[in-house]
Amino acid sequence: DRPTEPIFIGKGDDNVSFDVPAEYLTDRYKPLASDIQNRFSGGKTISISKLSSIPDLSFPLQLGRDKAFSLFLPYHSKMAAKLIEIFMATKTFDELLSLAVYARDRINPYMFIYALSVVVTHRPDTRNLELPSHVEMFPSLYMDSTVFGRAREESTVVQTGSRTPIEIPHDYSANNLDFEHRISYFREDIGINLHHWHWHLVYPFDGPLEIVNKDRRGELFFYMHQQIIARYNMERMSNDMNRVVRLTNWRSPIAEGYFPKLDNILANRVWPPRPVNATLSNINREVEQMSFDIEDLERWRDRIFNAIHSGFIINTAGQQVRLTETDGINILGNLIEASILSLNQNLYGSLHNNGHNAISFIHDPDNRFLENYGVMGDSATAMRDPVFYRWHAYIDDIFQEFKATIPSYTVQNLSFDNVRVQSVEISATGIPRNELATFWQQSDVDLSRGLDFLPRGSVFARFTHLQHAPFNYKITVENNGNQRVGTVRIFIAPKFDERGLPFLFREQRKLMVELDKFSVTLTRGRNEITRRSIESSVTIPHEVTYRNLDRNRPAANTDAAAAFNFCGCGWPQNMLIPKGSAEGFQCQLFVMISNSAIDQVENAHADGQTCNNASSYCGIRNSRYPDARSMGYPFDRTPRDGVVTLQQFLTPNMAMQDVRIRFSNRTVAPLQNRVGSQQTSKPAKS
Ligand code: CUO
Repeated sequence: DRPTEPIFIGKGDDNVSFDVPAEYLTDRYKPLASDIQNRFSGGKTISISKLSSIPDLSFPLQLGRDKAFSLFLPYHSKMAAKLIEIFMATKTFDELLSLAVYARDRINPYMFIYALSVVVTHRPDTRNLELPSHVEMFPSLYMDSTVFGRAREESTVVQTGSRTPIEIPHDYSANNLDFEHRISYFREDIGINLHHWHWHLVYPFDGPLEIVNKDRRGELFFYMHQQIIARYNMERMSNDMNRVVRLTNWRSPIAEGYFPKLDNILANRVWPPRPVNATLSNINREVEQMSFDIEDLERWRDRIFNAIHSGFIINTAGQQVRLTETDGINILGNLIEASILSLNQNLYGSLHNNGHNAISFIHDPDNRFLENYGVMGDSATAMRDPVFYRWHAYIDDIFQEFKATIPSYTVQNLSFDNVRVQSVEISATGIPRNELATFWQQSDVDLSRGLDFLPRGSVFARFTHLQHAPFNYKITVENNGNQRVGTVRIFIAPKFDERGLPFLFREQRKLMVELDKFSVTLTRGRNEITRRSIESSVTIPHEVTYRNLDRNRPAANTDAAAAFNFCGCGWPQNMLIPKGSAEGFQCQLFVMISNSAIDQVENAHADGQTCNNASSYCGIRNSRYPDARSMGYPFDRTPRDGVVTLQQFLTPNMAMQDVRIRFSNRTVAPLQNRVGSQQTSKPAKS
């Protein structure tokens, strides 16, 4: 006879109600329950059983529902970690569901969604559930705030069938007076920001050990962000810009400003901008229980460099832990970030995270103006800001300093006996050989889930993003040994530096952007390998990035949609290739086949098929990282003696090819049949 009162939770087309125990209703909703029931019932009802006792939520409840929540703030991330732990401790799916329903109207909504997303992604009984796309839940984090006023108008005045998508202007955060604006299409790309949010969701730096302690997580922190910087630099050079300058001096003004034009609807504020030439100061904010000085950052930095040059760090027991060729990078990744796996936070602090914090509170370091953090304070928004790349270029440089201390790869480390890569080329229909074609494309995203108190039905925003024509690699290999398995590794980098001179290997290696990595069986003799760009181990297909992009997707395509692993982490397919230039940006394509007998990892696919679409940057869910080599191999280290150019670096199992990326300034209309369409989808791997 449990008293039941459904309350509305679904938005958009999800006409779902939860049949909730009366005790779960908050004081505000208790008197309104039947009214709400009348208005929203009629769809599917999910019955919620009442927990015999509610776990102690007092710590995560310390953050008000209308406050901004940032994972980079230790106080907030500790609360989220506690909530994750409480959710994880529920014994059954029904208990988790019940507790989540109880918590939903009490906990800070952004923290709630974050914690629940981490839990759903990691629990065996929920990990196959499809999470809604973050951009659908929180569209205001990803697009110009003016969209929402127009969306409100469209959805209240116009009937579902007659609504037209609201166009987000191609550039809205600045104009070309700001030099950095040239590359805003990359920084503000929705898919790129979604990838970054998802990566940090899969690899949280705090929380229960079973979730945080993933195989080589510190190394992947290094590698995924290193690749972001490589890609960003290649994108800059496509646009006649110099490579990003590291943020080395924390006492001088920061030349780059950023005015995000995002609403922070959760905290009922706009996101604070940062004017040009703002200067960092000591942070002392009682409300976030956080204080540290610029000097602290400098001390941590000096200790980290000291450790790198000494070859060991000191752990909390005062012992030396060697930074070895194999594990050093992983230890440093966790230490510098810093995650809870850091071997000594007392000594080495939290350099990367507090850098984010210092920058994100630059406008109000002591909270005298009661302002929230800027975009650098949230992994969903940080990549919009030019300073993100300056900061991460700095962090990457520390890792590179370490990589310079370990042995270079010898010819033997790089070779694959009897395997000779004869050629590699790129082909695409209607495009000259060894050319890549880029252009603009429009896509739609459904806002309705993320807008409160609107009539039912989808309201789409239409945004413009970079796209490239799908292409194939063709690799010709001569195998003079027995049949063997090899790992194909494909990279691309600019050919010339900012002065127009050919790159030297020692610099070019840091710009090497991974395009794909896969296994092949090499039969004896000549092998021709063809690989499609959409199969990349770096990217996820468009429809996976945007998940429920089309709420009314045709039934015929649901099978195709269901075949994808809805994991969300992965570089967006549309950003696989940098923009290039109208003249044809000159690059070098590199391919290597390494010996899988050495690359192979046992139990790399323990969990079968889930979340292995974009393993290069994201790993594989519940499995070890699938490549035994150092991440970034063969470009993660300084070259052996005598190697000055990429050509000199090559061993017979490698090849390179000059290619051009040609950009044409045209805009392609949205794909009509988006889900499962030929153009952007890739089959689930088997
Ligand atoms: Cu991903 Cu600084 O780690 O943003």
